[in-house]
Amino acid sequence: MAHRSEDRVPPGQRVTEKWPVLHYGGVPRFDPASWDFRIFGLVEEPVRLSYDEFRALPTTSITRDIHCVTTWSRLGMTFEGVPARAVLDLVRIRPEARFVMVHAEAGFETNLPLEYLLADDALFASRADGADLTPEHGWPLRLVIPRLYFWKSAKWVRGIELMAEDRAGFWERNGYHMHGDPWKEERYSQPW
Ligand SMILES: Nc1nc2c(c(=O)[nH]1)N[C@H]1C(S)=C(S)[C@@H](COP(=O)(O)O)O[C@H]1N2
Ligand SMILES: [Mo]
Repeated sequence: MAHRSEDRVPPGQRVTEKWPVLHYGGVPRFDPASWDFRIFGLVEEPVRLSYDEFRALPTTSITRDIHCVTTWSRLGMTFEGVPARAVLDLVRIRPEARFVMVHAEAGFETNLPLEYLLADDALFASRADGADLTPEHGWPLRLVIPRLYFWKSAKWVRGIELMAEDRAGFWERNGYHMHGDPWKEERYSQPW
């Protein structure tokens, strides 16, 4: 479907050509020998994958627009990585699980409804626009959830926790919205 680019830009957003780097704290060091990825919480059997085991999972690529709450949008980014669905297929999710806490290096976490991870545009990415992610953009692994503001797309991700109830992550505890849909301008949790 051909869209004019202004139809692709949510309210209050401006298109940027460069890819900004945004995060709290430093860029973590990556050690493949100690790196692991955990799926835990409301699952029948928790799973822990080594770096090699994670890299052996099937990969795909998606091309999507991304929207940062600080008002930049970047159109038509291509991400390559493991579909979140393929990661969740490694466990049996308990029926009461409805939300996910995404865990990353240095205690960063972000929450989202489970349905976003089950959707076919959710990816644990290791490449963007044809190149490996740089350390600043989340190497070796970042989540990409294109339909929510980009703070939900945790960099340096290390695991996911299935939960029955929603719980606030790092930016969500610091005033960002619990859900974060750019088309509804769900930027902040309280007006100020
Ligand atoms: N681990 C971690 N991931 C994070 C953040 C962070 O502070 N720590 N910030 C988020 C925010 S606010 C944004 S806008 C995007 C920015 O990703 P980029 O630097 O690749 O553009 O990363 C998200 N992922
Ligand atoms: Mo952000």
